Amino acid sequence: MRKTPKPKKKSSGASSRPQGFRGVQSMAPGGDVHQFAADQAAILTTNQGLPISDNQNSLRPFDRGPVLLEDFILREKITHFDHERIPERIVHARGSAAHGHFELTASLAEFTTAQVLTEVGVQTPVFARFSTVAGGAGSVDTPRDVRGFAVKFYTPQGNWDLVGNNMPVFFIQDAIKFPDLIHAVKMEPDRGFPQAASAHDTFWDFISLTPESMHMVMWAMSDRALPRSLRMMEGFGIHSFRLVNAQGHATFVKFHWRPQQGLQSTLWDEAVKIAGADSDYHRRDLFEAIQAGAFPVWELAVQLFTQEQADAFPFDHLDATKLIPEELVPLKVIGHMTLDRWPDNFFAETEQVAFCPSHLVPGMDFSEDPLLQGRLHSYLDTQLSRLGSANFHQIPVNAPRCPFANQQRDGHMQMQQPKGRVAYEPNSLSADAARQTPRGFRSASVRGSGDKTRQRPESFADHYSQARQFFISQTALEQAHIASALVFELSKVEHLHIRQAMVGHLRHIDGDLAHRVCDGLGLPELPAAPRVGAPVLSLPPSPALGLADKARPSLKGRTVGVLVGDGSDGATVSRLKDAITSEGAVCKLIARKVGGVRLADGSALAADAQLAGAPSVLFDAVALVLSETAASAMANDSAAIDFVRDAFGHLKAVGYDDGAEGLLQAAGIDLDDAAVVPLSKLGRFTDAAKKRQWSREPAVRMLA
Ligand code: HDE
Repeated sequence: MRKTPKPKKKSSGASSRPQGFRGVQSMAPGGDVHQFAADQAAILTTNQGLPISDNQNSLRPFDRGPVLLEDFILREKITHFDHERIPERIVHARGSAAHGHFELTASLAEFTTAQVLTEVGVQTPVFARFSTVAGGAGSVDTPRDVRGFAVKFYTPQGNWDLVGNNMPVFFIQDAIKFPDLIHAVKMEPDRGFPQAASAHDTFWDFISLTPESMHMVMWAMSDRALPRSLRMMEGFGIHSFRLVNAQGHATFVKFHWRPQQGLQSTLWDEAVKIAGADSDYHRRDLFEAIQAGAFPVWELAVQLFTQEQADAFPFDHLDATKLIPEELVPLKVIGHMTLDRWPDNFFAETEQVAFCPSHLVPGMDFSEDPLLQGRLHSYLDTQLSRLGSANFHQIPVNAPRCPFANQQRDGHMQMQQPKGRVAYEPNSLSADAARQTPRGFRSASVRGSGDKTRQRPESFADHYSQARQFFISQTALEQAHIASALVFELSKVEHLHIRQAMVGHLRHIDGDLAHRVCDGLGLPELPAAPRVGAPVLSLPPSPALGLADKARPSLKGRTVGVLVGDGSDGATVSRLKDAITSEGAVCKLIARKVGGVRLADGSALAADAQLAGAPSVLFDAVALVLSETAASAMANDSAAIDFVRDAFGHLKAVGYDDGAEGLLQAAGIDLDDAAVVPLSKLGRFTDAAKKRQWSREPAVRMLA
């Protein structure tokens, strides 16, 4: 591509000063905007490289006349603008991504020939995109939703896309139901709402008629659907895949990402308020962490198992509504991924990246999971409509970093210029034309026979056992959150029969859960349970399925909001700031005016944010350093009261100095709470700030 020429000293064109009156123009500090550009910037040109001398006014036959069709500069600019948008993703439209690398720490050479999984210590470049599922590209970051977790590995044997989610199972067993599921969860077609929300009739209607979704419903109603940060969620490849070794022997594999930051979620009330305070909460969080050098890291772990082991499982591993409990097949950590670079351009990279589960490398293969099989078609197909050309693999973010060559030719937006007369294979005319190789991809040999059918296998018939296992593996509070989420969602459903049908399903999962949701909905009696296709098994609890124990008490990569006012004690603010930053956290000073405050000693302290725009939902813990006068003034300000009350209600640590006590009292905060800490005990405050105060929850919230 041609580079824009650098401006020479004063020449013609863009560098010449505009002549005459040119309408209202913005001024650069210290002078005319055009002068600023001419001194420092590249020359502005059309897409043909023509230098532009006036980017402010269109061409007219006289100064108050109509605009001329001749104005090719205007037309080129507006035409390009008119075509700036491409279709957003049908699902997973809202996403954020980053570059990084994957480093293998344990070789799987015994199982696969894939270099990315056998060359220990080698760093493979990756591009990872996280997303919500239901909402459009402009929707908020924090709805209750499954999160996409897609990673493109640029390996020396071609690109491998591990396109997963932050939950290890899925709603449906067969790809043919995917359009129905998505149409049901998306905004209802007649009214165009709700956006990015499952709490409405069509979603729960479909779910209540699709018992195979019950296991995933448990996950989706758990706090896993409300991640605190994209950096603090797990990822799962979901389906079984195959690894194939040099002898052609295949082993089944499931992929797991585990965040080094630990798992953390928000509370539902908190997530709702975050949506209003910062709709880009997750995107900003990932961006800021990477800019600050707090690079998120995930371990990649695998579950490896043979066909014989699979045959003995009490479920079918080809059914994506089932997981393999870690107690049955332990996880083996094989490497880690670090994300350390934000994309240069959101559209070019995050928007145009095209993930396809069919992108794999030699030494890997698919399984016969019917959901996966459908995906193998869908992603390629959708890229064609989204990116508009079969050449989407040439877009830099999609292009393999290893050489690639074949006889595919032409098409929209062809960027390559192949040489020679040969565009077919085999040929005898070109010795260097690309040819197949024995080192290339080979499918695992899979034996099977039977009648052609649309029948679901018998082994897919059990829809409740693992849902029950998931529920009983949660702590009492996590269970209460699931029950409350179900009550919340079903209370938004207008049709009584849908609410009743859902509670009927819950009876097969857990009797107590069904009673609690029934009660929370105010149903007069427990609805009948539907007939089951297979007996519901009593599987043992699997502690790995819980969320609470996977939190990592730490302030690293977290943010603490410190409320200050006129008359605050500067020494306390400094000590607090040091303590917070030395734990690897960010300290943000919040004041009623962003310009800052005047400290007790008369010096000025700049704030990072204005109180009204920085509610405490945006922070992991809060502290108040206030003079008595400032605290009593703030006692009349709902933003200040909410700041404290929400932090307390969302189970966060609250630190305070003597002056701030009045604000705590006005907000009705229990000063005897173990995590409401005087700042004279700074160590105690930072310790409390490292985790959620779950023991406080029964005191602040009535759960189902
Ligand atoms: Fe997707 N999915 N999906 N999906 N999916 C898409 O592809 C589809 C499923 C997942 O950041 C689409 O490029 C079908 C499971 C992620 O760009 C589309 C079925 C899992 C992303 C598509 C599923 C996923 C997508 C839309 C049922 C977890 C975002 C745009 C058979 C293992 C990737 C696009 C990104 C995106 C189809 C089910 C994960 C339409 C047909 C299960 C992370 O092709």
